[in-house]
Amino acid sequence: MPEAIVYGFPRSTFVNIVRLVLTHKNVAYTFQDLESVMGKAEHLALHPFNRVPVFQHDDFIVYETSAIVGYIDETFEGTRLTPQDRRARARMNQWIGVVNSYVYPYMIYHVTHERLVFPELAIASDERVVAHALPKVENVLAVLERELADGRQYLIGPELTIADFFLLPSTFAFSLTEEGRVMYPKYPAFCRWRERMEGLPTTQKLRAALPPREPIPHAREWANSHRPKY
Ligand SMILES: N[C@@H](CCC(=O)N[C@@H](CS)C(=O)NCC(=O)O)C(=O)O
Repeated sequence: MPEAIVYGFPRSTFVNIVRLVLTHKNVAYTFQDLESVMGKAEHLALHPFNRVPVFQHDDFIVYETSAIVGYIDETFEGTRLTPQDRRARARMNQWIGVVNSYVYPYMIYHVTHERLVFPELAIASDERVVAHALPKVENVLAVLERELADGRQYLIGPELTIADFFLLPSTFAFSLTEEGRVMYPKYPAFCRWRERMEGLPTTQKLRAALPPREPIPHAREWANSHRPKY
C-alpha cells in the first residue's frame, strides 16, 4: 500500500479529525509537523489557502478535511464511517457543514484562541470576540442537546460516522476553557455523547500518540491576520 502522510501541526482541530479517522480505520500513516514552515513557500505549495491538514497518498495530494476523510473512508479497508443510506449520508454531511460553519468558528476560532492560544503566547484575550461568540456556542449546544435527547448513541443514530469525528476535536478544545467548563453541564445529552466519544479506543489511542499541548508559535500571526474585529 502506498504511504499515507498527514501534514499539519499537532494541536490543529481539523488535523485531528483526519488523524481520528485514520486511527479508527487502522491506517498506518506518517505525521509531518509543518509548524516551523506554516505560511511559508513549503507549506503554501501543499495548501494554497495557508491551512492544514493536507493529506498525501502516494502521488495524490488533497486538502480540505471533508474531502480528505471522504477519500480515506473510501480508499482504506476497515469500518466504513459513511452510511450507505442516502438520507443518513445527507444527515452526516449536514453535521459536517454545521461543524465547519457554526461550531469551529465560534468554539475554536473565537473562544479557544482568545482563551488558550493567545494567552499562551502572552497576547491578551479580546473580550469582545469572546462575548460575540458565546451566544453562538450556546445555540450550537442547545441544537445538539435537542438532537441527542432521544438517547441515540451517535450524532445521526446508532452508527458512528465521520460526523462524530468532525465534532469531537472542537468540543474537546472548548472543554479546556472556563466557558466550556461552565456551559457543558447544562447539556446532559451532549455530555453523554462526549463521554462516549472520548471513551472510544480510537480517541484514547490518538490522544496517547499526541505530544503534550505546547503553545502554537505561528498563531502569533493570527492576532494580526485573521482575528475577528467587533
Ligand atoms: N476548511 C479547512 C479549514 C482548515 C483550518 O482552518 N485549519 C486551521 C487549523 S485547525 C489552520 O490551518 N490554521 C492555520 C492558520 O490559520 O494559520 C478544512 O476543512 O480543512
